[in-house]
Amino acid sequence: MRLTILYSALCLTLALTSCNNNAGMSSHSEAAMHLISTLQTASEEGRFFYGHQDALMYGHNWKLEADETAYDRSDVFEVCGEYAAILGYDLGEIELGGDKNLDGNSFEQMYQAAVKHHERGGILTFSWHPRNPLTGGDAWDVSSDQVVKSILPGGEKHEMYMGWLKIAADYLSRFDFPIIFRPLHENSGSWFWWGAGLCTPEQYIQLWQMIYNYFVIERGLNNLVWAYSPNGILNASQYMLTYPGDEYVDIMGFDYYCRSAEFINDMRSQMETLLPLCQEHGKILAVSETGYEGIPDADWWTNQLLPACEGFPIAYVLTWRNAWDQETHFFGPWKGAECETDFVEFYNSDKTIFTK
Ligand code: BMA
Repeated sequence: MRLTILYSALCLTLALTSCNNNAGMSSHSEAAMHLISTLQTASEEGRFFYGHQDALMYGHNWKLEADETAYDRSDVFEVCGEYAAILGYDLGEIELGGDKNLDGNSFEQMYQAAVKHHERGGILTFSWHPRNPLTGGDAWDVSSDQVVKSILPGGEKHEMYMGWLKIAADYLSRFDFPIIFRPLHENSGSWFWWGAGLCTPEQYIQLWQMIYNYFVIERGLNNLVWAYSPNGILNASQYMLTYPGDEYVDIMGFDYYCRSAEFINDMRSQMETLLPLCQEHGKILAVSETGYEGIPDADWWTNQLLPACEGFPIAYVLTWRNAWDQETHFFGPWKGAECETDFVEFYNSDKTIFTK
């Protein structure tokens, strides 16, 4: 009897703490739970996975051919002989039903490259820069502060937006391995229609939960690991103001770019703020986007990024894309870039994790 009670109590505790949501459905597959613990373990060991946006699709001055199937070319690989461990892609414009995203990547090729990356032992993350559902503009169209309101239940664009979610969920359901999903990012700024100046914190949270409930409960997408990532952290209350809730978030991240010599201090003070929150809420800390556009300092990797991260239990650090068609819009290394040697040193550091 006592044993039965103990056993039931144990089951209840596990059910509550591990992977069930309100509807009693499993919110995380075993593989997703495994990814969460892999990230957690790396961060506890003081090592982080290095990530690069849009890798395998293109790099500085080159672009994948339409009939490409090997997915073995990568700027990072050409510099250090291994791939970025985290591959970042963006769903932007999937909602329009076309075959390419906002930066011209084929959704089919992203899918195939992601599978290849997964087979190599890498990890995938998706962000989403959807178009403005109210005005028809892009994600950066902040001409109206009614957009979030219009897609919440009862809003004039709700049905349309649910259609967008269906298209995204259909695509994500093709992946039979875990994906770090990072919607509604950089919302502490006001440059996307879901940003701070464009909706109330309550509306933001309601939107996040609506996406979560549709993806996880209605569509059963239990391979998603949810990353919350405001841009720049002023203080804990600002970060928590739009926090969707422990049940809806696995990773507490932030985006922050290098623009001045203050980068190291800025990063460290943001992580000082974030770390106790991660500990209190039992979440993983990640630098979900960073970089120094055009990498003007040849030793940025070891002289700024590593010192910025030193001593913090960070699971991953993702640098943004190396545009193939713009001379200085790059955030990762490439063969011939001035930072090449320094990046090899970054790669060789016992703090960074790459994928063969
Ligand atoms: C931005 C820039 C844009 C790009 C967008 C989405 O930061 O890189 O050129 O379209 O991200 O990937």
